[in-house]
Amino acid sequence: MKKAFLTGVTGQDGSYLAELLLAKGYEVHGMMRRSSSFNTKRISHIAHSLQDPASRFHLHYGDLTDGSALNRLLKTIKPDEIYHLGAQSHVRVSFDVPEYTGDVTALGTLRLLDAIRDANIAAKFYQASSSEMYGLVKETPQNEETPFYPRSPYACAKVYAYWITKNYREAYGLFAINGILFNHESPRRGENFVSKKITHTVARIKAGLENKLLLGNLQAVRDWGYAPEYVEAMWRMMQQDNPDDYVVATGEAHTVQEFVEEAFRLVGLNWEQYVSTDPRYYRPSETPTLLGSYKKAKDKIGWEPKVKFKELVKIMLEHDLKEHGLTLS
Ligand code: NAP
Ligand code: G4F
Repeated sequence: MKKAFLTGVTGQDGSYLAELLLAKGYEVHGMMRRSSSFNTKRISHIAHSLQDPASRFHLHYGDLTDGSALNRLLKTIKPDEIYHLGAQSHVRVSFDVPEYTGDVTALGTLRLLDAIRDANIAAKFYQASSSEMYGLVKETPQNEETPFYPRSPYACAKVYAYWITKNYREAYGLFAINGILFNHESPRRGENFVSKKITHTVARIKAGLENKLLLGNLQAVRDWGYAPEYVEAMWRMMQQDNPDDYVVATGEAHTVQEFVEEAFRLVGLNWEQYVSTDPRYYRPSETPTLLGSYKKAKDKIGWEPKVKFKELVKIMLEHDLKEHGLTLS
């Protein structure tokens, strides 16, 4: 039985990937950090089996800032595949905690790669690289060859993590790869990312619990896909014989305002009556527009997106309305 080790198992992608790997028959080991309140909401439906001695799902405490814990975990678990999804992943927040973001998101990746070497295991390694690395984009659409121009401490940390992954592949022959994923969302998306903030608030407005939605830059353009499909792409990349880097995207771009319009349209409300902008949600430097080409992923690993923009908004909104006992008519 194959063993997988996941950082970021409590996050959006970690939770979907854990489900996928369990369904494929893997033994799954997830690393979670200690928190004063429960941070296992997204995996509670699979974590309930933890007491069962036959469970193939295991949780371990650890932190990307703690290299000795990472070393110990890899030496003990000896995984076949490592999916490194843990990060301080919020772009706006990275301007407030730049040093911490560098420590977790950049150096955390180095610590984990070094732990593979120390444990002397032949594990395959997946790095959760980001389209944010393209920042002030040099060409459109962006692909695996497009130069980076990061625009936030988060994106700078991800550029470091990208290159250290590639360096360990070249220097030490590790099967270490970068999935360069464009924005991907789902009902499990964190509530302070714009997609979830919009669908969550629109559902509350429809339920009569809220009467305004405060946002930042409505003209930002993103290539939004559906998270469960993106974790499938991660797994496919890791099943290849040779390590390589891949862009995962939908090839469709929409503004934040279009996301807002579609969500309000679905519940039959006029968005302009509810939405205002607030300087708190702008970034000191923005990534104005992102649009990815998934051609290489389609050609080499047979992956392509199925859920596109309108269906994504609908999936997220339907989920959030259900929380209030409402449905789309
Ligand atoms: P997420 O929901 O924010 O999850 C991040 C995960 O990292 C959580 O499990 C979090 O734990 C964990 N984490 C944070 N700090 C940590 C630390 N110091 N030590 C150990 N774990 C820590 O992010 P996501 O959307 O699932 O994204 C997964 C990965 O893909 C991230 O690396 C992200 O940067 C990258 N990425 C995401 C997208 C996207 O659109 N979603 C696109 C490209 C790349 P807690 O639950 O305790 O906070
Ligand atoms: O939803 P966002 O916060 O995502 P962002 O910054 O694109 O980052 C996400 O995707 C990256 C991949 O490209 C990941 F690497 C990263 O970890 C994360 O998952 O913001 C999307 C856009 C931005 O341009 C932002 O300025 O929406 C704009 N926006 C407008 N109003 C807002 C808001 N963003 C947030 N979070 N909150 C707002 O009120």
